Amino acid sequence: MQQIEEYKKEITAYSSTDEKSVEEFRIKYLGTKGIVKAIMGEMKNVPNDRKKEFGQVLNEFKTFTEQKFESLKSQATDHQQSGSEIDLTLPGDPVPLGSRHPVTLMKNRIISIYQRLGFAVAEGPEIEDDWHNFTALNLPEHHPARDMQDTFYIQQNPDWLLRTHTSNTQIREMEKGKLPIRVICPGRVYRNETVSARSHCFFHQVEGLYIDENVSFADLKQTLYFFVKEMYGEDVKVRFRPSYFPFTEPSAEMDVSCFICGGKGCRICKYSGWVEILGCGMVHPNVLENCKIDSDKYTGFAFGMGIERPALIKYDINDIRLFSENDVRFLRQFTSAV
Ligand code: 2NL
Repeated sequence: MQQIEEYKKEITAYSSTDEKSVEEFRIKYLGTKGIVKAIMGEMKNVPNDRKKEFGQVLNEFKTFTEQKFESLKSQATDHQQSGSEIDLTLPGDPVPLGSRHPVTLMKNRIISIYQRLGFAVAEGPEIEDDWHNFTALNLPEHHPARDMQDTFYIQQNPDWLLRTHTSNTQIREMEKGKLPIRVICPGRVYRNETVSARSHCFFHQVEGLYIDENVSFADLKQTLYFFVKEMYGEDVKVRFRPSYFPFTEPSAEMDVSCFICGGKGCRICKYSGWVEILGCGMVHPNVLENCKIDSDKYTGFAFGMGIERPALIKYDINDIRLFSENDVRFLRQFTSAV
């Protein structure tokens, strides 16, 4: 009994927690030739009337020793985890990075140029009613764009359709009744066209709208000059050609001197030296009145441009369908593109 008390003191005092010492503890006290086993062997020499008492003390000693061993062992593993054996300066596991879509890259470039001129970004629904996509925009009843051949209609409700331009969002901005307005509207639009390498039934565009007192065609030209300089550099030339849109009057199309060949003639400009980049004009008074804006007091300009075509040219992509196939071999090529 006295011997057991001595061992208990010794065990309590044991404090080395390195792996080797803990193993030594196990062998010394709990091993097959260890102290606990040895004392158990003493049972046969204990007189019968004291066997019960001694048995209890022995069991308690065994549990005590095992608990100490478990405690030493867990301290040893804790020690290992927080200790020098793990090199915290090693680089972590790599996290796979995605990349921005080329259409998004081009969209962001366009947006950021107009934002510097004070344009805010507005977004609107892709499923739209006839009013916001056509009627409010002075698009006459018989206009071919309204034809089933050109527009996707929603079956449940003939008044609903997939927007054919982001002008719907500008109409919604005008209807809010807060002037002046200076917004750009990027987004996806839909047209019922045969899908090919050059055209798709959905694509993206950015439209712009500026309405205030005394906004003139000169403001429109200067805004677009700034855009072209920022987008294609100081050296590109610009030309306006008269055009027609039901929602603008007068209307124009803007070309830039070919930024690929510098105007000498190449595949991109079809050997003309010019590339068409957008349509624009002064907002038609009927459109202003449709949105309850006084067309005697306010004037404005608007413009619209596609995103896919400039993206195809910039990144030298030969098929518009690649944009929507989600082939990672294609998308990964834009990991470090800007
Ligand atoms: C093009 C031509 C254009 C507009 C879009 C517009 C919007 C409102 C009122 C008047 Cl709410 N106009 N947008 C004006 C002229 C041209 O887009 O070729 N787009 C790809």
